[in-house]
Amino acid sequence: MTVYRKNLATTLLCAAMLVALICGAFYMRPGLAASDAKAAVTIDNYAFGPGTLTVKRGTTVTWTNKDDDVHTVKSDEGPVAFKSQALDTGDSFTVTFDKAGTYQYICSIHPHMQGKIVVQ
Ligand SMILES: [Cu+2]
Repeated sequence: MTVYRKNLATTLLCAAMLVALICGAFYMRPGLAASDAKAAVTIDNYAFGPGTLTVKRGTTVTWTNKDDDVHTVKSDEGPVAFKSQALDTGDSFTVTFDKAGTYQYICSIHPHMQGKIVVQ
């Protein structure tokens, strides 16, 4: 009985180690490892800053409205569409970009306000 229990414990330990190894291998696999980076865009004076932001796939981008007027962040062209609510002064909006590509976006209230996120 004691031997059996010892074997069971060893088996479980081995299984746990195997799972950890497999998970680790997947996590480390180049190209699949998602970035958990963060980046920021400021909305001020009727403009997005920086106008073009280049990030790695998996990056979470936060737009913060520091203007006195209400703005939105709305995708215009790109792999995935996104649209914020109306952002009042101090409000923010976040999008995590999991798909590579170029995302062009505008403020739907002031369409001359344009920005671009390049996801690599
Ligand atoms: Cu606007």
